[in-house]
Amino acid sequence: AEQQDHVVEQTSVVEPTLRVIPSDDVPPLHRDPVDADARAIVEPIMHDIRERGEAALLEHAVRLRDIEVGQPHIYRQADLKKVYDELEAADRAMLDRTASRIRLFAQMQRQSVQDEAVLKIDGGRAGQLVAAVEVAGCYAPGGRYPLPSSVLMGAITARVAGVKQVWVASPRPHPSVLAAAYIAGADGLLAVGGAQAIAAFAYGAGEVPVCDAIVGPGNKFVTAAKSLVAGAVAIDMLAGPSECLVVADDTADPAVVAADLLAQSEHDVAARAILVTPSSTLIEAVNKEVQRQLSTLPTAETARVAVEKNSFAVHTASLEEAIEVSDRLAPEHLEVHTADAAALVPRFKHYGALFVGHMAAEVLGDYGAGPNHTLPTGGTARSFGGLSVHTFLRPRTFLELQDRASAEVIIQDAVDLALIEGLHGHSRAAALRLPSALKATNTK
Ligand code: HSO
Ligand code: ZN
Repeated sequence: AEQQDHVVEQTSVVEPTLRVIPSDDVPPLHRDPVDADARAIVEPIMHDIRERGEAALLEHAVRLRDIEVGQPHIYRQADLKKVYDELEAADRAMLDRTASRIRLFAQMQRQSVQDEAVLKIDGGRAGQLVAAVEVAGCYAPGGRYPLPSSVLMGAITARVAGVKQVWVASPRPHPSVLAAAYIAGADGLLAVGGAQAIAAFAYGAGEVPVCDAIVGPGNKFVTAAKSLVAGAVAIDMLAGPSECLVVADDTADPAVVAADLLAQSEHDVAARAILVTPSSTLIEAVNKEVQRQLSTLPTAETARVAVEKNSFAVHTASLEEAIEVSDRLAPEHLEVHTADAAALVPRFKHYGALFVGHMAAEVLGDYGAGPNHTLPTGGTARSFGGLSVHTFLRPRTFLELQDRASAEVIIQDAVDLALIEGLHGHSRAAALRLPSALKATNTK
């Protein structure tokens, strides 16, 4: 009887659905990417680590339960290899394959970048030489779920970009996280999370080198910490909770759409799932599926809150309007489940990553079909792209002039523009390069 009661209780839970809102009532995704309270909390921690280095890092890491006293907080390549070797052969092979696919995509990106570009100008040449930063820190969250996939996304991309030293940070690392760091070719892993890890990357701490770029997703403390060092170092983005928007028509499979929306919902209670469609029957069918699938989803406790609190469906007048709504939101992930999804691709303007057609599940992007899964959230896809080799690359420019006579106009213009700006020292420095100035020196 007890058993039966239990069953009755479980099935009587009314699962939430996506609330339906009119297309002109769609709330913006934008949430301030940096939480002011989180920033106030992390600021003194970061300051302390900047001042006192590794001793402070360890104190904060112990206090915040990243590590226990005496536990190792650094894994070097040999330690990582040991964990990799001890992993189940099938898991190892799967991680290796995933890493290869992520690497191939990053290599394609790297090859699309022109390392050297030169422009002939009057009297010489000007150009651009692209180079990777030398040291990168890649963060992977350790909160609700261990994310070896995020380790691969960060560290492999850094390596392919040409970064010389690559470190990973992740609190309480699962063996798969350590193995992923090994596969990605990381030089070391710091088993510390939160703002403590970002401070160690930004300022250096013990063996952890001062990083030139800090990337990877994290919670609000990590994001606040990244915002405090952004500018001093390169960062990828200030990421918030995950979101997935599906644009669909009647050809969509409601079970597939619901599954994809729930997949992102299980990440975080603050995650968002959004369905935008001209088909009201699809909205109804997807909502039935959301309820049915939630009732057996082991992570429903989280997904349920995300569905209820932050998610919605928009019933549009047309597919055209669905595209407009999607562009207004500029979602992190955009799935297109329509009759001719590929033809619609050029019509979308704003998204972090696009998944074209019924087969292209967002989770296949999460797990390394190729493109990176660290992506702009909260509508910031209007301004940024996701993590890529570009995050680690710097265009360095040069100017080379040999022929004074040919460069005369460039030089004279600088002389004159400097005077307009009132910068007499600039004007003189330019004037000394004029052919007339040379003649003057020669005839002295
Ligand atoms: N969807 C997440 C990435 C992820 N999913 C990692 C599973 N593991 C943010 O794009
Ligand atoms: Zn995911």
